[in-house]
Parts: sequence; C-alpha cells; structure tokens
Amino acid sequence: MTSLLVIIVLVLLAVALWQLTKIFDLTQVGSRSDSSEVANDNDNNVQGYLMFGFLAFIYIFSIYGLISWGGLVLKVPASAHGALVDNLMNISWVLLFIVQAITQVLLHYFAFKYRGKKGQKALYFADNNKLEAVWSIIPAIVLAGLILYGLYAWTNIMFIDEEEDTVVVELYAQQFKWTARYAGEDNVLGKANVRYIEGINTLGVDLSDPYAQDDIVVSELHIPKGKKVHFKMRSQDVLHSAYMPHFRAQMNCVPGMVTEFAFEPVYTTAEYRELPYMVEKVANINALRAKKSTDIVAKGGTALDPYTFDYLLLCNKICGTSHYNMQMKIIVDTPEDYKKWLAEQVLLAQQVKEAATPAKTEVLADNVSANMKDTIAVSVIAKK
Ligand SMILES: [Cu+2]
Repeated sequence: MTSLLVIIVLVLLAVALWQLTKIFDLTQVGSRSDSSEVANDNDNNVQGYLMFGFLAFIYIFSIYGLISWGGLVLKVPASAHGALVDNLMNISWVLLFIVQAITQVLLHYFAFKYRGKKGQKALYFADNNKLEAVWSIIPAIVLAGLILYGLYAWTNIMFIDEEEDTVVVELYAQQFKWTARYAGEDNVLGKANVRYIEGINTLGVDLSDPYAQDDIVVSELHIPKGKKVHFKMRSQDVLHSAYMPHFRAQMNCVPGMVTEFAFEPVYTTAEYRELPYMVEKVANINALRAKKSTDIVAKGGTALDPYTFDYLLLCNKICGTSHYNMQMKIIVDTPEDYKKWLAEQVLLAQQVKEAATPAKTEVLADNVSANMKDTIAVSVIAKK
C-alpha cells in the first residue's frame, strides 16, 4: 500500500514538473532570439558532445562494476563439468567486451563526427556489398563457433551413461520447498504420482511398486564426493527450476514430466569451506553481519548468527510469493560419511507403515503427554 502511494506521489510530482516547464516556456515567448523547434548548429554541437559523455558513462560504469562487484562471483566450480561451463562463460564475456568496446566507440564517434551542420546535406548511399559481407560473415563465423562449442559442452554435460554406477536422487519441487528422494539399495526410484499423495507420503510415491520399498525421503540433500549423482526432477504445481550454482547446474522442474541432470561433486562441503576465496567471502559476509548486529543490538534486538558456507539448491523460476526462500541445503560428504548418513535414514515405506499403526500412534501420543507432564512438573519445581 505504501509503495502504491509513493508511486502515485511520484507520478503527480512528474506531472507538476512537466506543467511547470510549460509555464516557463510560455513566459519566455518573445524574449528568445531563436524560438524555432528546428535544431540549429549550437543544438547539434551540444548533442554531439553529449554522445561522448554517454560513451564515457558506459565505459566508466562498466569498469566500476567490474572492480566493485567482479569479486562476488562464485569462482571455483564444485563439480567435474563446472570448468567447461565457466570456460564457455568466460569466452562469451571476452568476445562481448571486445565487440562492445569497438562498436560503441564507432557508433558514438560517427554520431559526433556527422552531427548536423548548417548547409550540410546528407550523402545518398544505397549499399556497399563488400562492407555488408564483412559485417555479416564475421559475426556469423564467431557465433557459429560459439554455438558449436556450446552444443559440444551441453551434450557432454547432459550425457548420462545408463550403465554407469550413479547415485539416483529425485528432487521434488513444490510451492515453496524442495524434498529429495533416494532410490535406495536397488538404485531405482519407485513410481510416483500426485494421486498417491496421502498423509506423510507427500511425494505421492506408489508404495505398491516393488522399487519404492527402499526409497528414502529427506529434506536435506547429502551427496558423495567423487561419484556421479543422477538427479530426476519433478514438480507438484507450477514451473520451478532446480538451481545449484556452485555445481554450475540448472534444470527446469515441469509438472507432469521428469527432467534430468547429472554431475559429479569434486569438493566436500568441508573442503569447499577451506578454499581461500570462500574463506575471504565468508569473512566479508561476517564483517557485514557484525556491523549490522551492532545496530540491531543498539535497538534492543538479538545479534545475527555468524554465517557458515553451505552449498544450496535454489529455485530459479519465479514461482510465487515465497519463491525467494525456496531452498534446500546440500551437503557433499566423503563417500564413507555419505554411506553412514544414508544408513541412518528411515525408509519411506517403514515411515508410512508406522504412521498407519494406530496402537503405536497412541503410545507415541501417550509418551508425548507424559513428557509434557514432566516438563510442567520440572518448570513448577524450578519456579518454587
Ligand atoms: Cu519455485
């Protein structure tokens, strides 16, 4: 509501300013020597020099941006294919910078050089085949090279060898959270469909499917270092996009179909935390947090917790109001730690079975109320 009011005020202010300039123009009628709407030499000179001013602005802002924000990028890729993506990105950037540096100088210089002058007539110039061939063929070759290299990189990244021993994980997207499902011992995910969603079976896993018997559903993603992880994405409601920036991986999650992506993590979470660039980044973030905390504490609030790095799975499609917060922690473990963690997880089939047993639920409920009674008793004693 406040922002709407601000917008209305700004629009009204703009209208008032526009009206004021009109009144100012009317007061000047008769006093100006040249009140013609047609540009004269003086106007053209001003516009010509403004072109150089704009050129300078583009370059100064680009250089400023590179210096101030260039260091914020995620420098070291955490997946085996990541270097290929970064290389493609870097080549594109270098090409873009070279082309823009040359074309922008030429564009603005010629606009200045051939600015309007009294008595100067434009030359009628129909076409020049040689020039047109040069500016068509050179970009065509460069773009073809870039696209071919991109296609080569993409097919390499997207190739999933079905024979290879991979960890199969389903990423399930819904407004606004991620859930992961591991294929278990058989390494095959059980069938799933929204129609089977019931109680704690929030992913709609078909529990009559033999492949689903050993499936494990979790809300924190653990993956092993040095082994290819084969992700299969599903969405419950709208388009989402599974984005894992440190691994240079992104794939849309589309309702009604399964999309895939596979990569091999090359740094465990602990190793990535120790990378010099990450140590520096975390120190910067914590310095900012500490500064903010002093303000918060001064206002009577509690200080912010220090930040520790973790890989994240984010949603990269604007999917609704809480899209910005749709994320899941990814932990890359050593293969041994991963095995240990996986062994500790309870199978979905077992969880569903336990939830369906009323006797056990009652016992659980009794335990909870007994615990609550204890807590109340303890707090009563504490008060005495
Ligand atoms: Cu989303």
